[in-house]
Amino acid sequence: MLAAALTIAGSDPSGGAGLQADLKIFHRFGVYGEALATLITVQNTCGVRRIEVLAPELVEEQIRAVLDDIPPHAVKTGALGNARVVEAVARALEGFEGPLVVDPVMESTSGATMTDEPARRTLVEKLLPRASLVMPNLEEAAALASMPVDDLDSMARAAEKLRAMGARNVLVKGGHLKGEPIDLLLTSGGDFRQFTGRRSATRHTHGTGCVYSAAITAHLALGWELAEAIQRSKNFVSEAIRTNPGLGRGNGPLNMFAE
Ligand code: PXL
Repeated sequence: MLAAALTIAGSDPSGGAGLQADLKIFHRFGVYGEALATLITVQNTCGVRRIEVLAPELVEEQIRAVLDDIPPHAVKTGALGNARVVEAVARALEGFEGPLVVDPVMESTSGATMTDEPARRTLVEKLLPRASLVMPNLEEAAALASMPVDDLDSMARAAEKLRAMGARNVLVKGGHLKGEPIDLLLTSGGDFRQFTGRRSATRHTHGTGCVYSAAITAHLALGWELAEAIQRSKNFVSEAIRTNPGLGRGNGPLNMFAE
């Protein structure tokens, strides 16, 4: 049977991040992609110019329409905008029992706010307890766990805090670490696991977080076990950055066709 995955995320019309990136990655891994917008951005590779968050009930109705008809095997959330949208998403996902990957997107690479402060608190309260995996970068882990996160030790402590807040598995992404980019997974069983990648010297990293979480979601939809899904997705993202097509005048997208 064809596996399906759903992304609940912002729209990036330049196609490198947000729901457009998610759909490409689902497709790349042979998964039927479903996507609905929480917010619309006006942006290109040079930056975000404007963000319009959609009405919460519009987001909720979209989720219900999709779940009711082509139920996805896995769901991911990306940029959610404000607290009322987070609440709407949590409510609409109440009956969904498959894997839920929460990418707690807070800012775009260019620094535009995708999830405001009240939305973060609502995310912790309403969405983390339903998350199979939450995957913050260092800045997001610091904001969610209310502590500085800048090395492996603090990554581990932040992961423990986020798990205590209800997330089943926590992956703290170390892409912004000084030195090697190591991601740290804290599993539902309480074990730590490291995932090491290669860093490429390039400015073309637009949408890296979206691509990573979409790849993990696709693998979970296909039935891969979590650690294996993460390792395969990490390898894919490293290769997608290394072989980026060099598009745009700013921070361009990754290679969505990477092997
Ligand atoms: O990568 C974070 C992100 C998430 N969602 C949307 C984005 C971005 C970054 O630009 O545009 C819609």
